Amino acid sequence: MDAITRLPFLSELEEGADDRFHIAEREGARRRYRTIWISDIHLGTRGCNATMLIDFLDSVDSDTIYLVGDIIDGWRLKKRFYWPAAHNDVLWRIMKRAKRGTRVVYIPGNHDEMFRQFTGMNFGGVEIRRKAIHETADGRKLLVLHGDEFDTIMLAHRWLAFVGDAAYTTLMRLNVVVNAVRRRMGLPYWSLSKMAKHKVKNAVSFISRFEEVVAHEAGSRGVDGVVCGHIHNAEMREIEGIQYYNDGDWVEGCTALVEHASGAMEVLHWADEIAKRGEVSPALMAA
Ligand SMILES: [Mn+2]
Repeated sequence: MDAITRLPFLSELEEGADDRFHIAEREGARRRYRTIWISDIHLGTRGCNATMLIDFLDSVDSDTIYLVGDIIDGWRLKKRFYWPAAHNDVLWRIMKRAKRGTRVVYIPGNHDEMFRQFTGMNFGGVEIRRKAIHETADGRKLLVLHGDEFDTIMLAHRWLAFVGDAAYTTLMRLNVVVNAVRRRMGLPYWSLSKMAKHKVKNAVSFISRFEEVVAHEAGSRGVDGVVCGHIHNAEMREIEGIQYYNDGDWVEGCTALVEHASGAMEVLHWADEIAKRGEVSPALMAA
C-alpha cells in the first residue's frame, strides 16, 4: 500500500477516534452554560472518578471553564506513578475544548502547585492563573481561587485536617470498592465519604469554619462572592452578605458549579444526573 492510498484510511481512523470521544454529542445536544467550574479531580490517583467526569464533559458545553485546582495530583504521582487511559482522556477533552474556542482558565491548587510556576502563561489555549475575577451575566464579581490559601488561617484546625486526610484516603479507597460492587449490582453511584462527612461533627464544623473564613476574606477584597474548591464539599450559600460557592470534587462528590446564561448559579450533582437517565450507561458499567 503506497502512502497516498493509506491517507484516507488514516484520516478515517482519526475521525473514528474522535467519534469515540463524543458519543454524547451525537445522542443529544450538549447542555450549554455560560460558565463551568470544576476542581479537585486528582488525576493520577485511584480515587479520581474520571469516567464520571468524561460523561460530564461530553454532556455539557460552556463559554468559559475554570479548572479550580488539584486537577492533577502531583503529590501522589511522585510517590507512585498511576496514569490510566481515562485520565489522559480527561486532559485530551479539556485541551480540545480550548482549541475549539472555549476559554479555559487553570488555577493550580496545592496538589498541582508545580504548575503555579507557569502563572501568567498560556499552554494550548489554557490560561494559567493564581486566581481570577469572574464577572457573572448579572454583573456580580466573583473571586475564583483554589482555597488552600486559607490553610494558614485555618491553622488551629490543621491537626484535624491531617487526621482527616489519613481517614479520608482510607475512605476514598473504600468508596472505589463499594461503588465497584454497586455497579456490578446495577445500583447507581453512591458517595460513602460524603455520608461520613455529614455524620462526623468535627468535619462539619471544619467545613463551615473554612467557608466562613473564605467568605470573610473575599468580603475584605471587595467582591460580591467567591468560588473555590479544596475541601471537596460542594456548596452554595450566603455568608455575611458574600456569596460562597464551592464546586466540590470528582473523587467522590462528582459535582460541578455552573452559571446559566442569566447569571443564575447551580451545583450539578453528576451521579444524580446519570441516575435520572434511568439506566447505567455501558461506559460506566465497564469502568
Ligand atoms: Mn486542594
